Amino acid sequence: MTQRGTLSVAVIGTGRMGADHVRRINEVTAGARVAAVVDVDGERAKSVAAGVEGCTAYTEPAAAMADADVDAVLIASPGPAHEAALLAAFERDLPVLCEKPLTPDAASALRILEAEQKLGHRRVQVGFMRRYDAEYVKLKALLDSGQLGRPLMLHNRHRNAASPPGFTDAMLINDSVVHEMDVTRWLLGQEITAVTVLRPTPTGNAPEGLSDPQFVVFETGGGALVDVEIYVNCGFGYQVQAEAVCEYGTARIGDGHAMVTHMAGRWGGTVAQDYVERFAQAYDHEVQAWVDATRRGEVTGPSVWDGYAAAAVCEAGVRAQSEGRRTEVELIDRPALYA
Ligand code: NAD
Ligand code: ISE
Repeated sequence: MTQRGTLSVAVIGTGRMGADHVRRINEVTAGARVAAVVDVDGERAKSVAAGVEGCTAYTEPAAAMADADVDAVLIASPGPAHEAALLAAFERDLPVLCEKPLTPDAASALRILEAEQKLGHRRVQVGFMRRYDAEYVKLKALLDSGQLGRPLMLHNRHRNAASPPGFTDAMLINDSVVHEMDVTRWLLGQEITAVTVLRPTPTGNAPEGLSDPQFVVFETGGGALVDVEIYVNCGFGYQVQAEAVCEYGTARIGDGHAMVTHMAGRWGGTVAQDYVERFAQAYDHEVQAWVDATRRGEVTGPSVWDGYAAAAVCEAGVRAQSEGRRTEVELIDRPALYA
């Protein structure tokens, strides 16, 4: 494939993540520019577009995709809006980077899986950015090398300083634990077959109606056990840690010991405060990998199959959570396009 010229991207959704991706493409990513931004909040779209040379503001994703100046789409609207934007992009056969989750449930993810197969080629990279984080990449390489033997267990901690307004128990699974679902499948190369959710007495710091923290257990097709502590009102910062326990040793990431200071009889470091800070490098690499692959005429990274598989695990997770019992994951056979 010959290298295309500069990729002109339409960014759909200009909230927290969308605005950060606009900044990234504008200032960090090589080989791409932001040609259009879309937000149902027209004023918001206009104010983001105003900061980017040659960028047009829209309120309708389909209108931006019809712009002759647009040749790729980055979807950063809320999950329930992803299906319509993906289908509009498929109509024009445009390459897409779609923020996680692919869609909010397994049935809609399956519709996207079927629609992409009808196109006959992959068009979508799903925004599971942990696959581009330097520490996760190292852990994956070590596990793949076989030096530690077979992975037996994976312990995960996923902590946020505070949950955003309106965060629900189901969002704890669909918005937060979905990341551990993806890294588990990717690190171990196995599907998740069942989910159990346990709950301690909640923290008094969680908003009314949110049961926080929760303890989620995955079983995998290869017989590994994976646990996830999800705690979205821990108060002190943003922490994502993982420890693989294998036959010949263990490997742990996410301790964040970039710099340790000793002062006044104490030692310590700082804790990141949110995902934008903790995963800055991962988002940069994710978007650069998408732009590079798109300019080569290729699609790489997490696929619609990965988005669908995570949605199916989410569905089992939310059922396990609400019914208080171990729930098996229902997954279709993997289509040939994603072999
Ligand atoms: P947000 O609420 O801050 O922003 C969403 C924006 O989309 C808002 O400006 C809203 O007006 C706009 N919008 C709503 N419906 C729209 C539509 N149909 N078309 C166009 N714009 C629309 O949300 P956010 O936190 O930026 O999350 C956006 C996406 O990014 C979600 O899919 C979320 O799960 C994902 N996300 C990913 C990470 C990560 O670590 N990878 C972190 C946070 C959020
Ligand atoms: C958010 O949507 C994300 O994707 C973050 O990575 C995650 O840590 C957070 O819990 C979610 O709400």
